Amino acid sequence: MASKRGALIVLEGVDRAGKTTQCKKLVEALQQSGRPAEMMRFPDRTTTIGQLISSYLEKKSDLEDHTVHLLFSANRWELVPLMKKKLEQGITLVVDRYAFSGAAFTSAKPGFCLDWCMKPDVGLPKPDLVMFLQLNPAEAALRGQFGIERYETSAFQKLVQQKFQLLMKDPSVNWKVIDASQNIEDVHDNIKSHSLKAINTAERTPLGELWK
Ligand code: ADP
Ligand code: 2DT
Repeated sequence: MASKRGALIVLEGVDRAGKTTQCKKLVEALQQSGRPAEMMRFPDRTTTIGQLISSYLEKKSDLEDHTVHLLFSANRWELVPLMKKKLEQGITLVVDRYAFSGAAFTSAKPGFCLDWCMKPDVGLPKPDLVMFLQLNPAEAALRGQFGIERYETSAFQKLVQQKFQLLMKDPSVNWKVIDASQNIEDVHDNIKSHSLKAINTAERTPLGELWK
């Protein structure tokens, strides 16, 4: 009998919602309960494409808006063979940001429509679960000031949040909205219970293709 595949689990949300904190905690909890799990993040700044993106985000270089959008997408596609291999090996992948951030951030820029922004990511491995960590801007502000990277302003983040709301209307994606204003442990418990269900379902269903 073929071994059971791992689940592809994505965390999305506004800046400081707790994505990175929760991805790490989820991976630890899964591993401790004997389920193989690994964390990934996008952009993955370690690849050649990722380094171009990182330099752009750090404002050390400028890139034309369509170009950087396609680089973010290419950065996901270049990791697809590795992702598929790990999922087939039964490893659950917990991913900090994915194509949804790609579409939400670029479509928040003037002159971009959501539809165009989604296109380059059509056909990526489809997450079995996407959890959106919901936090209002006032509460996010209590968690610290914005950094100095590109996109880190409250006006832009507000537009991004609106684009996420549009993306969440898509019933072809298994979205769950998580109240990220709770304490770290309560958010974790919520995320863990959704994840365990997704892992069980993924064992019985083939990996899908995103937005297809
Ligand atoms: P993100 O990856 O979404 O930007 P982080 O996980 O880096 O968010 O968290 C941003 C900051 O908020 C960190 O200092 C983290 O310790 C803190 N934080 C995360 N989750 C919570 C929470 N539920 N309550 C209070 N502070 C939190
Ligand atoms: P962090 O590394 O702090 O998460 O910031 N972004 C991300 C895009 O514009 N497009 C994408 O496809 C992705 C994955 C969100 C990364 C920044 O890059 C933005 C914040």
